[in-house]
Amino acid sequence: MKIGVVCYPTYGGSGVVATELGKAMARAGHEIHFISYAQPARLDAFTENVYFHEVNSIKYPLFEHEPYVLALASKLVDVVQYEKLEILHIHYAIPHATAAFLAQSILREKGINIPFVTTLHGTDITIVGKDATFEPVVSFSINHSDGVTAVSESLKADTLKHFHVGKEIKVIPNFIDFTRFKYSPKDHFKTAIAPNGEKILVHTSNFRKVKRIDHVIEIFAKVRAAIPSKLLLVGDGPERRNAEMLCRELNVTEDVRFLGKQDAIEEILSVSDLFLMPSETESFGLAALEAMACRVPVVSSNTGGIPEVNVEGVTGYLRCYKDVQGMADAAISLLGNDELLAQMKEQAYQHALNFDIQEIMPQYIEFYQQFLVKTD
Ligand code: GMT
Repeated sequence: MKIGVVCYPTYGGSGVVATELGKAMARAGHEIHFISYAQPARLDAFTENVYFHEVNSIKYPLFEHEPYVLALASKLVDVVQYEKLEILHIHYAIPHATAAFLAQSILREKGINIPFVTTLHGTDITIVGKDATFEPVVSFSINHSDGVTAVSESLKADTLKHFHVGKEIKVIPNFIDFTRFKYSPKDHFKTAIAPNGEKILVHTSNFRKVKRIDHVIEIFAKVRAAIPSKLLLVGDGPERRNAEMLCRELNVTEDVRFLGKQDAIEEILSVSDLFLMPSETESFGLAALEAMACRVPVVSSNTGGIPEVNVEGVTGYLRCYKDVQGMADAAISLLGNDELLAQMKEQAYQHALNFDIQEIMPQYIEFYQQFLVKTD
């Protein structure tokens, strides 16, 4: 199948899912064309059957805001036509699904029928999309997608609650590529971070407000007061500066390492003992699943789709959003009990196996089939 994939190229979850899914489909023999304004971060090595088409916008003094939707729609028309694509997979509703609808309408006038499937990822629904600024366009774009998927039952419910959607939404969860996410602890790395055998807590995100990095640091400060430990913060984003200030305020700077954006995230996770995800909202929590795949249990909030990933008492612990003390207590009781920690590390890994890309990728391929244009 020739598939066009539209996504954000950044380290965010939707871009990661789009890229890993596309690469897996390419390995299975499909021809994948990524279309975005920059090369996706996880498209870091040559992969057979994978192509990248960059969307170039134009800068003109009249445009205070560059019309990216129009540039993307034009690019889609071009790529669909000349690469003879059979279907478009659109990741993140805003503005990608709208651009796809426009491209589809233009192509129809040229006698080309191209179906598009939209995957809803989270903030396109829970934060940005439901804002009155975008709601009518998001509802329209979802309803005019040929097929719609959501990454969790919780996100599906949120979509139906906040939008005027008459479309069937299929839930296909996020996944792990276990050929990449292999537990590979590097002793020298662990020793460099925790020279005295301290426990290692980790958090990875795009440091947006919704991730509550402040709560990550507050939880860590409480854990550190009870158990010798270190905190690794991976990623970057708007809350980075505030996070650094809070570390100073709580006097924990010498035990907190800001590692910035990292590609080999599995190496960092493999030396970690506990992942923290106290998010205000999280449609799925791919970062938590990646941790579990590297045998790291998770202490998290219980919002959105997180309970569909992190199972209370099995893969970690869930507490109410904002319950910093509760999450710290759970972390302390787990990190203070080596036998329980070892058991939960194994259980986290076993549960992550349920989200193997080899099981999830065929669900998308099967989903596409029903929308393909029949040619005799
Ligand atoms: O987490 C982010 O803020 C990035 C965002 C994205 O779309 O790039 O992630 C969302 O999509 C991921 C992949 O489907 C989900 O695993 C994340 O839970 C979701 N983030 C939120 O809902 C906050």
